[in-house]
Amino acid sequence: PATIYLKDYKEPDFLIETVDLTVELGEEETIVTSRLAIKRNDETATKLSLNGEHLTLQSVKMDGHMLTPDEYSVTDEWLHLPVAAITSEFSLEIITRIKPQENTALEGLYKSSGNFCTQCEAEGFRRITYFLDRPDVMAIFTTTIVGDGDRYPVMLSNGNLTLQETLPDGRKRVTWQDPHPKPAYLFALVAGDLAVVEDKFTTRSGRDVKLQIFVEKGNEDKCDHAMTSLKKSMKWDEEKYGREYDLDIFMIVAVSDFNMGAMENKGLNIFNSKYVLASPETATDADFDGIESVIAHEYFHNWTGNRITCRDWFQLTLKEGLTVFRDQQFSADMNSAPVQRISDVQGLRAAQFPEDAGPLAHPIQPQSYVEINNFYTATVYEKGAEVIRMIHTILGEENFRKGMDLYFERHDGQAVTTEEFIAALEDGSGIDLTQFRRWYITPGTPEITVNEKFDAETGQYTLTLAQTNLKAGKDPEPLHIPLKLGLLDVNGNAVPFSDGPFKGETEGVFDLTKKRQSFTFSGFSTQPRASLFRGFSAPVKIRQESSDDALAFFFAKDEDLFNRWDAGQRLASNILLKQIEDAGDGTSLPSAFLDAFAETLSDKTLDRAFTAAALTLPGEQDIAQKMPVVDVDAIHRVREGARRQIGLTFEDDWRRIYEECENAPSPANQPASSSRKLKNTALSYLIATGQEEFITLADSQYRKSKNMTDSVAALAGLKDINHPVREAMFADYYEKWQKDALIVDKWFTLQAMATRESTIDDIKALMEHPAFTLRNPNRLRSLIGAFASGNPVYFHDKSGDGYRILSGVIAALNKTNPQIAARLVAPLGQWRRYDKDRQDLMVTELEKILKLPDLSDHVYEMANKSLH
Ligand code: DPP
Ligand code: ZN
Repeated sequence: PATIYLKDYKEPDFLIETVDLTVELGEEETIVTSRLAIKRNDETATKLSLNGEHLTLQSVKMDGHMLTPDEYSVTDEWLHLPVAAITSEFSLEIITRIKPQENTALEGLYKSSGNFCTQCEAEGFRRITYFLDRPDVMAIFTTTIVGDGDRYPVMLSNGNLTLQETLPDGRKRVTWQDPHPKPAYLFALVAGDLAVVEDKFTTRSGRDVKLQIFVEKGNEDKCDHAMTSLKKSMKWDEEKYGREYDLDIFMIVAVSDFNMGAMENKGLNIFNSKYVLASPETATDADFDGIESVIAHEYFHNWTGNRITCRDWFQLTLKEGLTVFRDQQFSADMNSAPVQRISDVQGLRAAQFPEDAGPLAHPIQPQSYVEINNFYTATVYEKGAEVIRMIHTILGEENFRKGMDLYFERHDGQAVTTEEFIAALEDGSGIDLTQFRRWYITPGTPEITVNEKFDAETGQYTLTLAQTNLKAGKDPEPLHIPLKLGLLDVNGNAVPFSDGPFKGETEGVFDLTKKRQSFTFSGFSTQPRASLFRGFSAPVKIRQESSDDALAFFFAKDEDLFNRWDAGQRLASNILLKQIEDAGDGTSLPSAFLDAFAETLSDKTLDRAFTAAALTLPGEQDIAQKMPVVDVDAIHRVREGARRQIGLTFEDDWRRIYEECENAPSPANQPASSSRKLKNTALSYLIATGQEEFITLADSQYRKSKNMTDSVAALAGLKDINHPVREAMFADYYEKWQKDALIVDKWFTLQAMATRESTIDDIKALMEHPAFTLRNPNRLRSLIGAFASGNPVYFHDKSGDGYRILSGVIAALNKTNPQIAARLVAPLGQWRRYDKDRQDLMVTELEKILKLPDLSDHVYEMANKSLH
């Protein structure tokens, strides 16, 4: 397969001004007639090459003249047409035939639950018709859909509905016009028998926008939260960024079979139903949060992605990093900001840090790819968002807004590069980002070594920070890293800076721009303690020799809640790693930890959701990242041992908390979800004590529960044990919810993540379950994805069965849905992190994958990079 390089970017030879598309939907085949108005962009070009895959070409007309097959050439990927050197403008009419009902890749036009829908990002439009399928070709689209009006009463595309009629043959015909030029990846079409929920939003300039959410019939009562989230997003973008919506209608369609989370097609977002449908009975609080943020994300793309799009796919982070940053800001404004920040960073550390440390590491702006779908990664998205956040931190809120205003003003309607984005932020803010640009081309997570010096005589405190990055090549140039810093006295009180740029303030942002750099602060009688990288001001790893006491101090006292949480996590990791070293069982926890834990446990001023996060031990995969050779069994042993010990030590507190959260309403300004979060944390520790009483408690919670959060918490609490109550609960849950696919997904996931001796057999049996299918991405991820990424103990089972299960699924999916197949490869790519036996087993599976017949480019790229 060919590698595509950023350095080879060349402007298109031809541009497409308008597209007039007629899609005749049929059960056997669908006929697409595309009329294009084309304009020359390069004087020397004598050939027009249009992308097209999985298409049957019926005819091509150029300027009304039918071409004979010897006048053009067609390959599996292209349609080449000669163009006379003197021709500056011409029209094409291309008729193609496709079979959406056989499209299992879920790219282009396909069927989900009997309805037609599309997914065109990144390169799906070329599976609908021949086209210049690249984001720098922006055209005005008019789309006519013709089909059986009884089967498909709802027919949607981008923009405004301009015509609707019944044809003499009884078929229905509708026409949609989108006045905004757009790249083909933002095209969308939906046809089906769907229910609609409607609302409206009045923009700040007083225009009414019709809001519609289309869902399968019977799901109308599960759209409230999505609709509310949409209205909040529209308002927030007006207030925070001055961005108003630009069409009279905004539609969302929920579909069950979807490769991604959702898609920001102009005026017609198509969503994985997981990010639309919710009611308290059927969705957890985490689901509610996910819906709010994904609805916001796709809506925000209207300005950061659609009106200003990417010049080429190497610029993907231009729209994704920026839009993730915007949705994170939005969620922080709607909910508890520190809790949101903790969850953003947990996500980054869980998914992006390992990616950046492994064979698939790439800069947020990759320099090459084989298959662009493989670059919708945690790095491009989540690290991309951290990079924008650092710009925000360096510029400050006001200057950042000035830069964004200039970006929108300067580039509206264009397809641009990340360089143009940074230049706009520089020009708008007046702040130089020359060195900062390196973040865009540097892979790897920088490590920051910290040294402190205190001179009691002069009262001077010196912090020396050094940055290294093993993935950035030999002797890399240093990055510009914002350090948000606060100093505390021995009692934990904030100490104002006595000199420097932040004199009199208790927190400042310092620019770390050298490989090694010292910051000196004066006026201290005793050594202060530095709270570093507050709010996680840069996506770095801190290497600091911190004593348990120092970490316990920050865990109990830091006023920066992110750092308070993080200190607790670091402390717990250190303790557990030490236990692993000593072959311990996790039960002997130092008093520094227990005291700080107790302090947080009884601090009633904290948001209950924060308390829950602070009292949860770092995940097994977090701990794994700190081991030179990952020992999944030892990590699990000590972490479970510690949970049991914490359960027992604080049993009375947990009982009290459980009661309080269950019976007393959430304190002011805290949502009910915060109380559920803390209550269920208590439940989990109580169950960890191993006492029968708490299995009964979980059982009664499950039976009483009228909301999904509490039900799932009960199931999760018991998933790892062998007990009749557990079996009865899982059986009941399936029985009760088997008709609701999203809930059945949870049932699969809970079992996929269980750590019982029977887990591998359970998973094999679940793969044979009538409700399991490889065809539905959500179902597949719920079992196989959750197992491979969320169950380290059994995925890495010494037998190698876990690896074989995964590679078998990859082999099966390679042909039907290569995009999803490729996404499953990454866990095997982590092989270098494990012991020799596991390495061999993992490498064997990767080699097997590389030898698959008809290996897709998608899977090839991931497996090949993973192996070498
Ligand atoms: N739909 C995906 C997202 O919004 C890809 N653009 O991130
Ligand atoms: Zn996005």
